[in-house]
Amino acid sequence: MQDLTIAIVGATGAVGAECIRVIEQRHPKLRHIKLLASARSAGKRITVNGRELVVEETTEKSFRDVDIAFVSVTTEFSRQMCPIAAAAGAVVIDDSSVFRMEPTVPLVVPEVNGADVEWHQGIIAIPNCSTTPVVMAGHPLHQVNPIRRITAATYQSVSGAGASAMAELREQSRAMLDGGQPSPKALPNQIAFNVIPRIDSFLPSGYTREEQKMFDETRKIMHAPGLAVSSTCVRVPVYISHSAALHLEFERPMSPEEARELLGKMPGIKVLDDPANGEYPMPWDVAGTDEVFVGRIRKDQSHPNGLVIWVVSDNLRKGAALNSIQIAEELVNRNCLKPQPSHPASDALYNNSYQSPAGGEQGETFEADLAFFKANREQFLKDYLGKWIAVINQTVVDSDAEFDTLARRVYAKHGYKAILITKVEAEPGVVSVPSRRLSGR
Ligand code: 2RA
Repeated sequence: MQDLTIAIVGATGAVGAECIRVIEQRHPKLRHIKLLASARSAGKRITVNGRELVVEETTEKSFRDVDIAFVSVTTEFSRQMCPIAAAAGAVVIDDSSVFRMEPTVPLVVPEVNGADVEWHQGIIAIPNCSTTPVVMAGHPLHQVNPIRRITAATYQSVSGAGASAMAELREQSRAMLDGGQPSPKALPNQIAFNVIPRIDSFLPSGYTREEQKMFDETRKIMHAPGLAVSSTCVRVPVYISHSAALHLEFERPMSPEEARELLGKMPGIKVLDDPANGEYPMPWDVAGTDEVFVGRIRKDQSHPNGLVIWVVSDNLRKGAALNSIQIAEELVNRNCLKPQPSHPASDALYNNSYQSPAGGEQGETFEADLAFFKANREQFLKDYLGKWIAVINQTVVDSDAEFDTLARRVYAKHGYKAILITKVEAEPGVVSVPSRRLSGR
């Protein structure tokens, strides 16, 4: 890692500043560092690893000779600049929501799905900071007892909305204690002495975009396309660290003791669960730490297969900067810094021109997938009656976005020739459809 040239784009923002701190802690010998920001911040001086660096304005030419670019800027700027940086040869690790659900973009939390970095095409996304603790805590449990449903209520700090929202909490609190009236600017409503049940804009479904992200991203990272996720995301007057109460419903019952043991073994998780002695994670204590803290682990008295847990993590560190740098480490360790050449099939899939060498017949996994489908037919009838599903690598894919994501990845990596696609009907009817079915379902 220390021989690489890295760029931190958005170096003067809240996440950029945390990126610098994480690099100083984990890679103190890294020398070739470019600090990039908007024209407004250009010229500022920041010391990194003992050397004073001048912040430069980000331009299309900024990425020549950059190996890895950590990007945490506005959505619009990410949309514009990430493809330019990737085309210049950098691997981009982006913090925005722009690319997260793109089929060619891995969405990665290294402890959960680190291997997904292997199929990057130049851009890798990190999840939203409220999703990361959910998948970190969900993953080790899901491995031994599949989670069917997650219901989350989040308590998100103002730093998730950037440095201006942090300043707003401070100024509003001061103004109100002095008898003044707060005037919201960075956040949609008063945040001092208040909570706001809204993060990001509302969708026609009634959920906010933040809540929708948790749904989509959790499924993609955990490779669990059928997982049910519902959340209410709330902004609270806390500076740093997002918390969440998670209600998890499993395939079978799981005891709190088993969950505690599994979580205790998960890298990046710290169990702090001794309520009798006042021990449970709180955002103030967690701020500045790397782990996702889990506590209040108990049986859900409203469901025989349910558990309730409380998770807290520093949204600027594991929620953003640390996760990005861990992805870079994963790329180096797996020796896949260079974009992986796409499999000829994967491009053809997208323009409907792929012809399987085997005539669109059975692929390597087809038989296994068919057996899996038959063995689980009862469950499929319950979950998907009347719907089209695909079974790829014994994973069920039931939406176009996920279908394309998974299919494209499996094809690109293994060159599989056919996928089991079927409409789940009361009467069995299974068809193997060659890749032309990929689009336009
Ligand atoms: C927030 N999760 O807390 C968002 C930031 N990505 O506003």
